Amino acid sequence: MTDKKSEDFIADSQFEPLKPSAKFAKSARVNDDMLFREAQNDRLAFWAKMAKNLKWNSKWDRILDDDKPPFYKWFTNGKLNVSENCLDIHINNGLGDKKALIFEGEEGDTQVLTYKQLLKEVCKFSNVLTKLGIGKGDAVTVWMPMIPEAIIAMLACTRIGAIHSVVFGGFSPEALKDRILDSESKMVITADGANRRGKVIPMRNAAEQALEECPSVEKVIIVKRTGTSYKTKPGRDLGWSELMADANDRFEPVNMDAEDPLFILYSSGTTGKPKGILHSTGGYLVGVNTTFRYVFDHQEDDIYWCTADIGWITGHSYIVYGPLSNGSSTFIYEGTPDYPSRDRFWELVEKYKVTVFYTAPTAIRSFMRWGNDHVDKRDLSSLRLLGSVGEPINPEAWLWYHEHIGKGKCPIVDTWWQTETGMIMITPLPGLTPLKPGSASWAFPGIEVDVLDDNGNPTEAGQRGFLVIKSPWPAMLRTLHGDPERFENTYWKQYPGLYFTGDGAWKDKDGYLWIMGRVDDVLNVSGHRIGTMEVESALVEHPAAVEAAVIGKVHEIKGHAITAFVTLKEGYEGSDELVQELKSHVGKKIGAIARPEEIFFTYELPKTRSGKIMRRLLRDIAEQRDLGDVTTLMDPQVVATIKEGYTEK
Ligand code: 7RM
Repeated sequence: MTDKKSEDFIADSQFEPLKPSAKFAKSARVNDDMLFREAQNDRLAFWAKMAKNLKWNSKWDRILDDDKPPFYKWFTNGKLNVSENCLDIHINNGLGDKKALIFEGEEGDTQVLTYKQLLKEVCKFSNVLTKLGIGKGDAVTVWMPMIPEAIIAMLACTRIGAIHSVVFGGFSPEALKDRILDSESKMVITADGANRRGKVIPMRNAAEQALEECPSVEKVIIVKRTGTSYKTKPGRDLGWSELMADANDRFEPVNMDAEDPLFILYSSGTTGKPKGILHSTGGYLVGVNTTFRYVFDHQEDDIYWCTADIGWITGHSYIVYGPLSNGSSTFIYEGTPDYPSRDRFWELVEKYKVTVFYTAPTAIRSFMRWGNDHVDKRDLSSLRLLGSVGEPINPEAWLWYHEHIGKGKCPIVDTWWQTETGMIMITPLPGLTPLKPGSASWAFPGIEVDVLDDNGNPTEAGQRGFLVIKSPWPAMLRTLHGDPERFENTYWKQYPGLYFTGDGAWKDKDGYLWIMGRVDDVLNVSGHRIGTMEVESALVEHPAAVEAAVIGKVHEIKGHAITAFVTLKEGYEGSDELVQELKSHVGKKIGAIARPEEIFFTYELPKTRSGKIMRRLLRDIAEQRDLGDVTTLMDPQVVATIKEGYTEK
C-alpha cells in the first residue's frame, strides 16, 4: 500500500476534536472509561456481563469456545429466544403499552404497534408458520417492502427457531432466485407490491419469475400492500391477512441454543456468487443489544429512526434486534427521502419528534445538494444524537450534518462495521469520545482491532494499512452458508488467526482510526455493497459482450458510481442502443442499484502478465488521473487507447 494522501492529513489536522457538551455527557449512558477498563481487564468477563442483560433460559457453560478457530462459538450451551428478548421481557417489565414499532407509509398512512400488540402479531404469525409446516432450522425467505409485516415475519421466525433470509426488496427476481435456492428456503414471504415515489412496483408478480425455478418453495405468503393484482397459484399462494385472521395470538417461544443459526444475509463478495453470511442466536443478540444501548445512548423516551432497509444488515441489527431487545421505540418509513418532496425525512422527524437519527453518508450528501431550505423549514429540535454508517463520511458532509441537522448540539456517531461483524465495531460513544469529523474514532469496548502493513506489522501513525480484527467478538459471522472453506479463505488467510476486514485504514497520532473503504473488488454504491464480479458476470451473459471490467468511479453522492468497460464479440458494434441494452440487462439480473452509470466499449482490457484485469488503471482512467506504474502491463498500448477513447467521449 502506498502512503497516505495529503488530503488525509488535512482531514486529520484541520479540526479540534469536538467534546460532548456537559449537558449531553451528564445524562449519557457512558461518560467515563469504565466500560473500556472493564473490557481491557478481562474481555470475556466483560462480554459475559453484557450477556446478562438478556434473558437466558439456561446459562452458558463457556463464554468463548476457541478450540477450532476460526469456527468460534459463544455462550456455549446457553439457551434463549430472540423474540422473547425483544418482546415478552419488556411486557413483563411493565412496558407493554410502550410503542415498539412506529410506521409511516409513503402515502402518509400510519401504524403504531405497542410491545403488547407487536407480540400478539408475532405470536399469530408464529402459529401461521407452524401450521404451514415451518419449524426449527427451516429457512424462510423474506422479500418485502419496508412495512411492519416484514418485521413481524422476522421476529416470528426467531420465535419458532426458523432461519430468515431477508432479501432486499430492490433486488431483481434473478437475484432473489439465487438467494432462495442457495438458502434452500421452503417458504417465501412477499407483498403484492411496493410503493415507490408515487408508483406501484409489483412484487408478487416479479417474484413469480424467481419462484418458477425454485422447487424447494412449498408456500408463498403474500401481504396485501398496494392492491396490485396477481394470479394466485392454488395450493401454494396464501394471503397474509386471511391466515392471520383466525390465528391464535399466543405462542410459547422455542428455546434455542446460543449457537443455533438465527439468520442468513447475503452479501457481495469478490466473486459473482453472493456470500450467505450466517449469524447465530446468542452472540449476535448480545452484540447488537450492547452496542445499540451504548452507541445510540438508549434513553427510555427515545424515538429512534434508522433509515436503512431491513434487507441490509443495518436494518437487521439496528432497526429490529438492537432497538427492540432494549425496549426502544423504533420508527420505520416505507419511502425515499425525496418523495413527495425533498423535506420528507425532516417532516417525519418533526412529526414523530425523532430523537436519534441514523443514516448513510450517501443520503447526507444528497441532502446537502438539495439545499438547506428543505431542512430549515422543519422543526428538528427533538434530535439529540445522529449516526452515520455504510461508508467513510467525508469531513465536509460530517460538518454539514452536524450543523444543519444537529444544529451544532448533537454528537455524531460514525459507526464502522460490516454484515460479517453483525454489530458496530468502531465508533465513538457519544457522551465520552471527542469527535473528529471523518474518523470513526476507536474500537468499541471488548473489540480489538489494528491496522497492519503487508508483512503483518502494525503501521505507524499516518501510514496506510489493512484493518483487521484481532480477537473473536460475540456477533461475528459463524460461517458462510454451505461454504465453510470460502469462509476461511476470505477472512482468515491473509493474516493467519486474524479477521481480515477487506478495508484499508490508518491511525492518527491520537490513535483515531480513519477508514478508507474497501481494498478488494467490492464497490460501495450509496452504501450498498456490490461485487465488481457480480456486475461483470451479468454483463458477459449478454450475447454481445466478451469480457467486462467493472470499477467504482468516485461519485460525489453515491460514493461509487459503477463504470463498466466491455469488449464486444466480433460482429457487434458499440452503440448507444447497446449501452442501454447492457445497462438494463444488469438491472434485470441484479437490480437497479447495480445498473452501470457508464459503459465503454474497448477492444481489449488492460491486464497483468498473469492475465489479471488491472482495475486500478481503469479507475485511474475513469477518474482522469495520471496512470502511475504500468510496468506489469501485458500491453501498455491498450491503456493509451482506452484513455483516448474515454477522454474523447
Ligand atoms: C454496516 C454495513 C461493510 C463495508 C465496510 C466498509 C464500509 C461501513 C463504515 C464504512 C467507513 C464507516 N455493512 N463501511 N461503515 N466505511 N466508515 N462508518 O455497511 O457489509 O454492507 O458494508 O462498508 O467498507 O467494509 S456492509
